[in-house]
Amino acid sequence: TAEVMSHVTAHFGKALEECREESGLTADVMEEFKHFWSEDFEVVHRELGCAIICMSNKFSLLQDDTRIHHVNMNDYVKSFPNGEILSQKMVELIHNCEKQYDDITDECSRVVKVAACFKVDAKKEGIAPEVTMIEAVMEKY
Ligand code: BOM
Repeated sequence: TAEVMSHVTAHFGKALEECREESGLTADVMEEFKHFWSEDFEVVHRELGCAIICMSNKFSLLQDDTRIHHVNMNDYVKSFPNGEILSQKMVELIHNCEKQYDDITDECSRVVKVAACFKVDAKKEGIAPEVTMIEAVMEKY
C-alpha cells in the first residue's frame, strides 16, 4: 500500500546525502528523495540512477549485476510496519521493469529507466505515496 511505501521511501531516502558526491546528483535536480514520488518530478537524470545504485548498496538490495536482490529487497520491505503486504508486489513490479530495460549497458542509465517505470506502475497499482505521507513518517527514521 501507499502507506507502507511512504515508510520505505522515508527510510531509503536517508541514504541520499551519503551518495550525493559519488553520484553527482545535485540538490538542484533532486533536493530530497521524497520528491521522487512528486507529480512534477521527472525521473530522467542519469545521476539519479547512480544515486539509487549507491543508496541500494547501503542496504544490500542489489546483486552484482545491479539488478534487484529479490530476497534482500523482500526482507527490507518486510521490516517496515505491514511490510509483508507490499514486499512481493514491489519485487514483482521492479523485476518486471528490469526486464523491459535489460539491453541498456550503462548501469546508471538503466537503473533510472527502471525507477521511472516503477514509479508509473506503482501509481497504476495505487501503491505510490503522496509526498505529504512521506513527510509524516520521516521523523521516525
Ligand atoms: O535494476 C534496478 C534495481 C533498482 C530499482 C530501484 C527502483 C526504485 C527506486 C526508486 C524508488 C524508491 C522508493 C522506495 C525504496 C525502494 C527500495
